[in-house]
Amino acid sequence: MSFSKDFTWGVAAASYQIEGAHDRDGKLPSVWDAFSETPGAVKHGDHGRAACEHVDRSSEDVDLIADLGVSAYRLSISWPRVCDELGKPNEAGLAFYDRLVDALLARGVQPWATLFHWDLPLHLHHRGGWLNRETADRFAEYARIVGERLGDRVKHWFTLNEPQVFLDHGHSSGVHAPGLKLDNASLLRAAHHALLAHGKSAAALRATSHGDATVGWAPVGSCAIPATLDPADIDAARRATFATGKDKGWLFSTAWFADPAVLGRYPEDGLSHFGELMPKGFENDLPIIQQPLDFYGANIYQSQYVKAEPEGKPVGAPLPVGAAMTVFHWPVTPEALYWGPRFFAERYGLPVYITENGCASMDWVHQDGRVHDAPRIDFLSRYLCSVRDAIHDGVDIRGYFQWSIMDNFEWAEGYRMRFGLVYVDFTNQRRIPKDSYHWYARVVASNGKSLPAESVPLYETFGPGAPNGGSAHRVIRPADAEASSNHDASSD
Ligand code: GCO
Repeated sequence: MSFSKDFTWGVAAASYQIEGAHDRDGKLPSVWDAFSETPGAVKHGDHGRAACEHVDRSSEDVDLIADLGVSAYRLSISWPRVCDELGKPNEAGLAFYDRLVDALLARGVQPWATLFHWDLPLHLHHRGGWLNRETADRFAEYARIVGERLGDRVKHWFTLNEPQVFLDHGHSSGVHAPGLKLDNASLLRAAHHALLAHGKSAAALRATSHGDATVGWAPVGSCAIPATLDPADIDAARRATFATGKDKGWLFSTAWFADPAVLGRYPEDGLSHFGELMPKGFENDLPIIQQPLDFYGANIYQSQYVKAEPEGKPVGAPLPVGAAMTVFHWPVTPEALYWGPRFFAERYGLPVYITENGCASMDWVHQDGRVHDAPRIDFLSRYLCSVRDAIHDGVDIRGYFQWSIMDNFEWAEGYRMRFGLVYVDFTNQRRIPKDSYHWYARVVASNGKSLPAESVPLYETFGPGAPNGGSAHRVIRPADAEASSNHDASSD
């Protein structure tokens, strides 16, 4: 079994990272407009005022997307572009998305729209932002407006993008907007309100979209990779994937967000650390947070290798010396796209979409006028082989969105981290499709058949796919991988 005929091949981008036109036609400032104007907040003082000028160049960009041959484009809607301070519709902002959606559909590309990719209206931040429960209600009103306006044509929705990151980076370490460093009680409140916003907006989208809307979300796909194919290591990786720790970084927990949203309960281990700090009466919100979802989205770029200590406890397996890294210093861990979707599908019982995957590489225009980004091609090829292997082994993965169609504003890193299939010259906004663009077009056109028949493991003696570290991961079947199937969140 490989990619099915109706596998969704897509690319992704997000409003603040590409749109520009930051104060045009009634667009209000977001927390990212304010943060990126703060001296020292973003590398080189970069900001998203112009970004990729996508608002002005959307027809050229739609052509680039459509010419790739993909059937889906994951875009995000800018909340402060489409709603005024009273939460009423801003006609000019909505008209931009009307045009964009129509242009995509005219070229045979389905829009997959995300409601929140981090650009919270600044005026709501001044009223408490995610710490204020009312933000969830405002978010539901915004979802209703967008669903009513676009729901006749947009059939695929994501509520939140990566709550883990905007809460951790934006509210704990302070390296992202709005730059807060809150204590755990406040973080738990903000996270709970974000989950409430997810639930309320999912319900609003279903109520307003016409007919057959599919609704999901795009959390960080935090997961662990078993260091070997020993069943004890596989079980340790599963437990690590769904653990909620109590040390810094706990907000990257998968289960803390996904268990309430999909299973209707917070995980026991997290509650044992934080139960007393939770907002009063949080249990009463769980039926609102748990909405029926059509799929489980996961943004996956990298992961950790984990093995079992003698008594089964998961422990990190250090990367080999000189391990492969992207320019962001993120390790290249293709097996994450095998094990992450497999663990998520097991626990949450939903079809999985890879809603983001890609890499920053050292791209510039070569003397022949082209951008030769061989590392990106190898990266994507390896990760896509893992998707194929997971599907082969019975994991229900329905689609893949490469991040990103074009180079863009990479948050606190500014424009120096290039993730695009299309190079953007930010001095003149010229777009140049990179080698990886043409490579991905071939993958899409062949429905994955142009990928290598076997992915050669990165290391000879490290990782579950290493020739000397065990057999290739795809020979393991869910049925025979291990006797025990630990679906609960117990871990430490
Ligand atoms: C995120 C966002 C994207 C990033 C991408 C690369 O995951 O941080 O969803 O906006 O640009 O992931 O870091």
